[in-house]
Amino acid sequence: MTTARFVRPLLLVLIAFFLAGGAIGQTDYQPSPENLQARREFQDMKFGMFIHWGVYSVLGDGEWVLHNRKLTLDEYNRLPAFFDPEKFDAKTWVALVKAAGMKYITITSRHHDGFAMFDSKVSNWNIVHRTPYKKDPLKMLADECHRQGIKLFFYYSQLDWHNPDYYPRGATNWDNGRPDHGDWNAYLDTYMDGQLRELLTNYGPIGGIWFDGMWDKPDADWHLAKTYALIHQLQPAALIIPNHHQKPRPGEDVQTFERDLPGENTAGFNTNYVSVQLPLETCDTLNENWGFNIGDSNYKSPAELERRLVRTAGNNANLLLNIGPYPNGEIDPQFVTRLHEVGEWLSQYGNSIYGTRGGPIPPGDWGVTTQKADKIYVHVLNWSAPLLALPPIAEKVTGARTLGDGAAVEFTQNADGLILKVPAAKKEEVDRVVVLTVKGN
Ligand code: H79
Repeated sequence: MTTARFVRPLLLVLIAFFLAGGAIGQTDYQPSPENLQARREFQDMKFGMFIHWGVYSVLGDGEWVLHNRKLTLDEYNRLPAFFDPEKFDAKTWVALVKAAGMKYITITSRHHDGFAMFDSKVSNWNIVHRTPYKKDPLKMLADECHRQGIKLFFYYSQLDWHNPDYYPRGATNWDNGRPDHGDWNAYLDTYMDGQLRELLTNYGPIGGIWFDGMWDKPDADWHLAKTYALIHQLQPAALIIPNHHQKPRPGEDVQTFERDLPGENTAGFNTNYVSVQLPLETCDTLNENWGFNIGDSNYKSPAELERRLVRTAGNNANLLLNIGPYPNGEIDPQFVTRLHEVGEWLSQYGNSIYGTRGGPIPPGDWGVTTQKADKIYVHVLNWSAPLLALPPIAEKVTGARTLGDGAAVEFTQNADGLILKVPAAKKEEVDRVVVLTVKGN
């Protein structure tokens, strides 16, 4: 009896210590072997589909419509009743991903409107409870991805324009009818972590969580260590990909950039810091919007998309290319034809992209390099002269051939660098690739 009275509190203290340690442990986060393996596989995939789809799609005015039109919540709450994606077919979506040569999907499980596009028990502000559709498309998509060997990541907005507990509110605050009080800790620990637990429990193995919106309250305590520890505890291989536009923090697995190559801050809100340790990713839109926008016909051409992918790979990063499906679940045919073209191009040039890392020669206006095993792929994107002079590389080049027809390419290598006699560009050729075979010195 005496012993039990002594042991029980001690046990509780030990458990508390262990739990706290688990959370604090993310500050000196040691990724698990499964996580490190998942990072390598992530880098090998190179090309993914970003999907922005939610009740906002109904209005055809992008995913920020609630904020941009300064709607009240009473007004926005009418919207789920019109979301009934009777044409949604997970098989068709995943088939398009595959035809485009993409290897993974990152889809909005909830955007800044806080609306869960999945079956959530944490709040009834979700697709199953509020829409006539009443089904969970993320479950169907997850099952189809598992069947077809596509990795599925969930975008999750930490910023929430709907939940009153997202308080104090942040930079994007407007008066939408929420009370001027709320329980920030409950928002993070009960609501957000509760939903993340659902996403990491009910959908089989997932690729990871893609966070967005922390920039709304950059100085707040987001309980990141706790949330990150929860994710890694539930699925050690799941990658944490935060789009907070800052230097990566402990517990994060991938550094992602928005509408910019790593380190190039043309968007104005990205960081110039580029991790040398973490896998890199950059996301961009196929037209100009993330969520469906009916007035946006500014589609990038297949050639532009292919060049973008090549430049991204040459910068050692993945490209996550976005489409915003229609509210009925169909994908704009303009997206579909372009993605098919990119997929066809990749079936010829994919060897120089998939499984590669950024090559030994710094990217330049002329082009980029990628590398894999004993091959260096010289991607000549913008060069019209017959000779291309490149800086020196450590390895000895033993052969050079064009990718595709395998024709020999003349080259000279000496201490000053490497000169390639690049074949003339064929008509409409997007990327002239010279494959160098190298031998380490
Ligand atoms: O989901 C897509 C967009 O809805 C979301 N991220 C992509 C992937 C996104 N939201 N905002 N942005 C992208 C642009 C960022 C704008 C910002 Fe700012 C400028 C963030 C910080 C400075 C405006 C001013 C918002 C906060 C302060």
